[in-house]
Amino acid sequence: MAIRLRRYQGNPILLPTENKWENKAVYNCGATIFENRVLLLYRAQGEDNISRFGLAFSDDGYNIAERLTEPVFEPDPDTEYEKLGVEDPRISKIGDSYYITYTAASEYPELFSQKPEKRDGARIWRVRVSIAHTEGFKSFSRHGVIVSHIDSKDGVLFPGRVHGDMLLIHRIEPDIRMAVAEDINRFKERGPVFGPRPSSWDSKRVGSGAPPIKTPYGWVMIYHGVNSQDHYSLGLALLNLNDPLQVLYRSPSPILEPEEPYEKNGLVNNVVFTCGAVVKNDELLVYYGAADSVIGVASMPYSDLIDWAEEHSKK
Ligand code: BMA
Repeated sequence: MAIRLRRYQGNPILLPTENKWENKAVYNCGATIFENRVLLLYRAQGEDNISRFGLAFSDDGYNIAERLTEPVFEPDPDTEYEKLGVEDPRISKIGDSYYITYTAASEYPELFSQKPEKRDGARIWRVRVSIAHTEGFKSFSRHGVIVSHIDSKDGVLFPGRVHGDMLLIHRIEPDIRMAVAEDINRFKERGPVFGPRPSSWDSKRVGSGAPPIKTPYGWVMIYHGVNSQDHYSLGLALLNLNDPLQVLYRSPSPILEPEEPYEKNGLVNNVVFTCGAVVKNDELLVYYGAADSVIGVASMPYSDLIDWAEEHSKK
């Protein structure tokens, strides 16, 4: 039987509130275990359409126990790269620090366009992978843009170093790529990891989801794929443990696709998009933005993921 995520019946678990900065949409959240709770760092949009990050906590992984009323991370007014917002945070623990990779959104200066086909009215969107880090989610140190020369998004760091290096997965359309760095200011491109597959659920473009999960059989990556109808679904890729540029297997069908009304209808229709997953009580909990409007959670027994990795590492 194909491996699938099961939606929580109480979805969506996080909705917009009346607070100005998050009264339009909450979606695409990073997730980690912090002080024995599930911490969700989520993307919020309010009436000004600027994306900021809010913070919420769950004790059981499903019900929200605490939620802050103010954003914890906002666009830095001192950089032109964040003028339109900070988007899609992913959290990776390396040493004692939590690294947050996110998309800095802005528009290209007038009369200059890297991609003329991306004109959206007068706006020409510019996206850059950026990094900040924190120890306690109260204050954040910013490193700024790390892939500076080209539009790139969906940045996520591997948890911990691999052969002494920090490994970054990011997406230059339409492929998932890897960059490595000994120190955070000097990422070097290693090249493409994988791209879209014709006639598949991920035929148009692919991008990272949650930070890769280390198993004895390889790194399991939950990633998103976009099909010819612009539907966003989630699937799995298995990467070689010692050389994660080597793809061992990719799921032929999605593990989650837009089916429920809250996934099919919203600010952007037919989207399930993850930035974070945790393992808690032997369950894999995947947090996802639905239709760019609300947040849901879906799960599978962690042992299913391990069995899947073991089976496909042998091929
Ligand atoms: C991607 C990202 C996500 C978003 C998705 C669907 O390109 O911008 O933030 O959830 O599109 O609109």
